[in-house]
Amino acid sequence: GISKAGSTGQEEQNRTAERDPRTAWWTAARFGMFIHWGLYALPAQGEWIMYAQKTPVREYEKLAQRFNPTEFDAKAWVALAKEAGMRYIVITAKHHDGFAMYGSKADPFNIVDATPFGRDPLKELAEACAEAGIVLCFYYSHVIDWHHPHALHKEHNNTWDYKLEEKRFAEYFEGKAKPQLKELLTEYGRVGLLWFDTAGGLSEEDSKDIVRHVRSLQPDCLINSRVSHFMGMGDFVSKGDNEIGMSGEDTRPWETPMTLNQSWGYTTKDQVWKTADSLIKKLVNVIGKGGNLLLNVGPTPQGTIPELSAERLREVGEWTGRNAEAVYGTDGSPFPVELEWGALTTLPGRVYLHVHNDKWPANGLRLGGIRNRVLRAYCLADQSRTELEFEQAYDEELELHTLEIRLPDEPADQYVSVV
Ligand code: JFZ
Repeated sequence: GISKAGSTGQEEQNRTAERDPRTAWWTAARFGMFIHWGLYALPAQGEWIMYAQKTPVREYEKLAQRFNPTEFDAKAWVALAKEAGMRYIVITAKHHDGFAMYGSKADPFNIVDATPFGRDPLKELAEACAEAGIVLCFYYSHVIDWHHPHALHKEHNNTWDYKLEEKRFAEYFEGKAKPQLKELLTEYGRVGLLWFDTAGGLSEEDSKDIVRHVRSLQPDCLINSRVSHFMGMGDFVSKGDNEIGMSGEDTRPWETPMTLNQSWGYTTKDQVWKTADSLIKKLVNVIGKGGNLLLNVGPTPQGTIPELSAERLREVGEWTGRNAEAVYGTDGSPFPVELEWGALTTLPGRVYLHVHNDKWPANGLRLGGIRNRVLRAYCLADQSRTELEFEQAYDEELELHTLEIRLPDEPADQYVSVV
């Protein structure tokens, strides 16, 4: 336990979040599960397969006849998220292929009406999440839709079935996107956030319209920045894939969307998997900069989360379980610099030093710029909380302490040890 550190832009950012109680649950949650699941799981080459192969709509629709994920178990998915230490789930309610993964009355191209499965997995997830205290959220592709004749995006349109010049965007926007969003926001209980994507070409007027639409249906539902290319829209910033932000870039809270391999949707081709070690270091890096990590899984056409992904998440969960107090509800580092040994999070009266085991400083750990006097230091993974020796020097001029902690010879935890 260490007292409060010095102040910079990061605290500003966190105060901003405090002023906006709508985002408070989300920033405190820190870690969420992203799920890319749809018909594209069948061809098993990722969620862009229809566009990549210019599959005609009538052909792509045939996938629905074969989509029967009888092994889907909402409770098992939610339990895995919880075990990993994730506190919310964002699932693709509709991706770019236009297929609704729930029972939509606004469009028959949906899992309940067009597949032999006939169940509504989002309903089942909503119930399982409510039971487990996990916040359910939806991804919705609001501009790209390769199934609808009138969906009009800046770059990625279905031009093999439909003529660009015959597209009337309002027919799609008013006829499918907005009605489906209304269904999602009225029939599934509380929706934590809507994750919009690829807004290229969406006008400022339509961007505002969709935000107003969401607000009128669930005022507390958060909206991510990809809702619009007009700067400043949305409650929080979604960075690029696997991109980690810096503190103070934006006044809004932010997240890193991350893949476990190099793909979002299920694929048998991509077998480049991040290790638990690298995932934990990435998580620590993100939260140390005050961000959220949204970590993706791509379930199979049978309805299961691939075992290798599940294994990784459980391994991460062992770490988040032991180090929960240094993760949830914390603020990022007040120091806008990279720390050579890892990352830093804070709570009032406490500083958590997340030390990478492979950078374990044999000669002890040095940290300058601490405003208050340190009373106690120990390793979080050490159940007996043996106190570590430390020295403290006070700089009268700067009114700051420099701290030097003598670390144990061996790291206290797997991969990253929190002191
Ligand atoms: C989009 C989707 O096209 C993709 O299928 C997936 O759902 C992903 C999460 O989001 O792709 C993007 C969009 C924006 C960036 C990267 C991938 N970006 O800003 O870096």
